[in-house]
Amino acid sequence: MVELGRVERYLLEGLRRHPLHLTLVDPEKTGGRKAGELCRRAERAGTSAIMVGGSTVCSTALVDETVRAIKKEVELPVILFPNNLSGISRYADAIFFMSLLNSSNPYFLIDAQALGAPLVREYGLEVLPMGYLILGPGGTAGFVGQARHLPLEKAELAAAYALAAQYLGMHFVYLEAGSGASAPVPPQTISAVRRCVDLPLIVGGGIRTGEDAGRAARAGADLVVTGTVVEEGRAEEKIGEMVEALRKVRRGKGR
Ligand code: 1GP
Repeated sequence: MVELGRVERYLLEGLRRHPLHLTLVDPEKTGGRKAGELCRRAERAGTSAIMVGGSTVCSTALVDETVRAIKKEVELPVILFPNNLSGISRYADAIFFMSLLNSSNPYFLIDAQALGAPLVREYGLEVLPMGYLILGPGGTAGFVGQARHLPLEKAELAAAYALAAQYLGMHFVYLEAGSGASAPVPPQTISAVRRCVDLPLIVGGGIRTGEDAGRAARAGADLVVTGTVVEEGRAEEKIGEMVEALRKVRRGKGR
């Protein structure tokens, strides 16, 4: 038996109370020192962990610098959200070890993971196995990851993929609309997935307000990710608003 690591236990513990907010930092947009400052504000506003990654990240040196800057400023766990091998930093606490379930390219399903696995082990990163599903056009992530178009409203398809991720032994499922998406994953799709899977459900892409975050959580999202809105400034105010909305959401029976 593999024991759950520290970061996973921390997230599950937090989820017993209410859905959580995660702040995504893209090293190519707010890397280095700027990331440290931004995360300090995010921590003050009540975010629960920091994710570091971006669809086009190609410099591990930049990821390293960003993670180190964040670790200097905050106590929160830093979780890698890698686009490729370049997204693996030895300085993080954990890594979403993820497979892009609807990619048409086996590289993003299993090959990148196989190439990166020895490094993840060498660095001693905590592994958080995650099934990643890009819905709708998916923005840059959809293009780079060669995701087959899965319409946002095709709830039963999303639910089937998410259930497959659970049966394959993943610990998390992520429904992604793409960074900066004009519309987030619809609540009907989130709730269809929620009815099928017991795993912690991560939802992100296009969530900009407390209202958006609350709506996603009421539909069944456990972890709500925001990047763009935090990068645009007013991080504390925006995250505060979302955290407040999430704290009001009652957990369903048995969750
Ligand atoms: C992208 O889901 C995340 O991977 C965050 O999206 O930048 O739209 O908040 P936003």
